[in-house]
Amino acid sequence: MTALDDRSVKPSVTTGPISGSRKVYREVSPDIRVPYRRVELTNGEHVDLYDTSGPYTDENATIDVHSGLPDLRSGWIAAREPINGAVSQLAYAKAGVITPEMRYIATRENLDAEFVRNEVAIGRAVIPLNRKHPEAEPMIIGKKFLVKINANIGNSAVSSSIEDEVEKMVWATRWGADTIMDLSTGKRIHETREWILRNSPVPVGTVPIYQALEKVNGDPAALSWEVYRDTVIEQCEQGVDYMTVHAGVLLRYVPLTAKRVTGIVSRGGSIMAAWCLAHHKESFLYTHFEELCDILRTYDVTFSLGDGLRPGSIADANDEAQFAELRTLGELTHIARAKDVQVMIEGPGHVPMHKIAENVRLEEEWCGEAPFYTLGPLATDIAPAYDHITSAIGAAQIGWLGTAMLCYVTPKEHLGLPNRDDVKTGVITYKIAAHSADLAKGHPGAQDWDDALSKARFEFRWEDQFNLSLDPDTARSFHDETLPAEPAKTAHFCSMCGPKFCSMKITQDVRRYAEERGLSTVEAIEAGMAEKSGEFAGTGNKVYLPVV
Ligand code: MP5
Repeated sequence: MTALDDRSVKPSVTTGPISGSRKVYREVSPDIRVPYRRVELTNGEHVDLYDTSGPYTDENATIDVHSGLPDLRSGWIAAREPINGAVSQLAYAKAGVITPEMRYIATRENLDAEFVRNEVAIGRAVIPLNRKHPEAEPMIIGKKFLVKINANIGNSAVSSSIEDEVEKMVWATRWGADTIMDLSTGKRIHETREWILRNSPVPVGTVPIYQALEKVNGDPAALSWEVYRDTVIEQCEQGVDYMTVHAGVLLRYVPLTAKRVTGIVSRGGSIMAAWCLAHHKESFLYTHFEELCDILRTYDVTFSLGDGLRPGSIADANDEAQFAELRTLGELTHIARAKDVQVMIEGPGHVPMHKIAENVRLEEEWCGEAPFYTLGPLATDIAPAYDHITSAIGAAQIGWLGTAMLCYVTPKEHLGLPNRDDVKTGVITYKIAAHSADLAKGHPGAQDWDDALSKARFEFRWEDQFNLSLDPDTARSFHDETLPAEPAKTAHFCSMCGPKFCSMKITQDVRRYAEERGLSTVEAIEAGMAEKSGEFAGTGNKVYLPVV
């Protein structure tokens, strides 16, 4: 019996298309069908958008959370031979093999498959897919690709249930989460993760030290390599796609945090620091790192080398502790890559805007351009309850500079466990940051979405404007708040400026004036000016005229 056979667990998940969209598939080959969110426009055109939501938004799919999602990849996995004993995407990429996963990704990203293979081969991109998570749809994380976002979910000892967490996963991917992390630290960690994995259309990440700590009743000093190793194997077997490993928190770095304003803010980092101090020994994650590589390679699990010493405040940004750890993460990156294990690097935290670029520069230099995966960063500390915004400001910038994946921050950050609404707010906010970075980086096709929306806006195709937006439901409801009637959905104004002051309507009037006279807009403006100048000359070139 698996966790999913437990009928006392009754998750209820959101299904059905996002309003105004429908799921379509582009068939690359009979067994590679890439999903899109298609928005049909009222002018007969359509726009296909990158779609992370899995079968849940497909009207024709049958969803049964007790059976889990369909197996997409087992056929591909079974059909390939190991390369020198390794089965990772990195091993295949280095050997010049283009896997079906790479083809799928190439279509999703509007790039060619050989380009995808090369980026994986040089370690500048990762494809986080455990062989035991065949339900996940292939995606890639790397600076040459669309900027991705992660949504953290998971329970704590004081809040939430399996049902809530499964729905948060479905809900987060519905709005655009490219991966999710199950950071559960409360009850039934193993079962919660099983429910999430079997039902997740996106890669799932975890922090195994959390479950290892639970196994030793919450006492960091009681942890050991053996307990940790067995936990990692358990999670690899379940299908976890990437794991945060805080192997850069070395014994000698812990004193560097003594004078910080906020000390060590990473949960995993503080657990490992406590272990190192209690035993006065080097971290077992560091001393057993090669063994860990051998385990992850068997499953093709990707390392997300954790920043256990990330700054937790503006005051602590870019300090010695943070960069000492980053250097060690670089050393570990090269060890893992040599063993054909994929690696990404986690980054801060809290960083003021003028200190962001240095983070990317040093990460790229020391970690061989391994994909950077940052938590925001928050550009200021002064706005609890708005930290989705303080962090999206930093996230947009760091994404533009080359960060490959942005870990969302919700409005509840620093205050409590996010609920379903917070998850949506966090995801939408981070899609804005990620897409803004895509535009600035000039990712092929990224601007098509903006252009389609802007055209709809200019032409007063209100329904198209709503449907093309990241969050159609909220856009429509805001418009309905003042102009709910049907005719308002084609009207040439909204309640912000009213009918006489709509700049877009006035621009259209100018263009119509020109068109009616067979002139270009410029000619019309020139003709209008000549007419006015003639009037001016006719009144004697006087600036002030007597009032009559
Ligand atoms: C964690 C996190 C948990 N919050 N975000 C990412 C991207 N990975 C991991 O981290 P920690 O360091 O144990 O607080």
